[in-house]
Amino acid sequence: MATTPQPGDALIIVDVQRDFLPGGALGVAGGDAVVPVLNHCIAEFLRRGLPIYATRDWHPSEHCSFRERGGPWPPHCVAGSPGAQFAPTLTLPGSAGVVSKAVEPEADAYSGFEGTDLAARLHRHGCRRVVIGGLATEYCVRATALDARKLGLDVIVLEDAIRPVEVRRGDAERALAELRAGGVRVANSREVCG
Ligand code: VGL
Ligand code: ZN
Repeated sequence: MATTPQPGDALIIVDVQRDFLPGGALGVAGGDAVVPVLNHCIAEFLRRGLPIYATRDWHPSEHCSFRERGGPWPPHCVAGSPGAQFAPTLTLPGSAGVVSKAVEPEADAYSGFEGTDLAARLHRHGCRRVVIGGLATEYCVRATALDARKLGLDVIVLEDAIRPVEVRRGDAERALAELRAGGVRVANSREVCG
């Protein structure tokens, strides 16, 4: 089913940051491949005057999710560091809303809604549906999409604009099944953004 971005839609780009690209501190295989797909969607949303948000993992240097603190991850996306910058080839317009998350040392936050004002900003713009892409599928994309559903939004996740970490094989497939079961539409970007 083809759709085009329309009033009430917002684009949410999740954590497309240098540390999540191949070669980064927590590099996601093929993570760089989401950038051109998202750039096309950005252009379409921009052309239609629709809001665009970009979340970023923005940790303090001693974040509890880091291995030296007993967490599951190597240090990554330390606030203000080069690794925390958005992917250099991501064509984010100046009008895009930046949402920093997981900024507290003692709590992790995979969802772009957790501890942020993203819900309020979407509400203020009259958003009823969000189109989501970014990194990584089974962590921040999954959590952001499920939270958006909890807020009563229609949610489309762009299957060609996400990539998984896959700590265990099958994690991405399980996450997509969970999203679908939760009422999220998983669609190709060409169906949604042309
Ligand atoms: C993420 C692992 C740790 C993500 C963030 O953006 O999916 N994954 N922190
Ligand atoms: Zn993180």
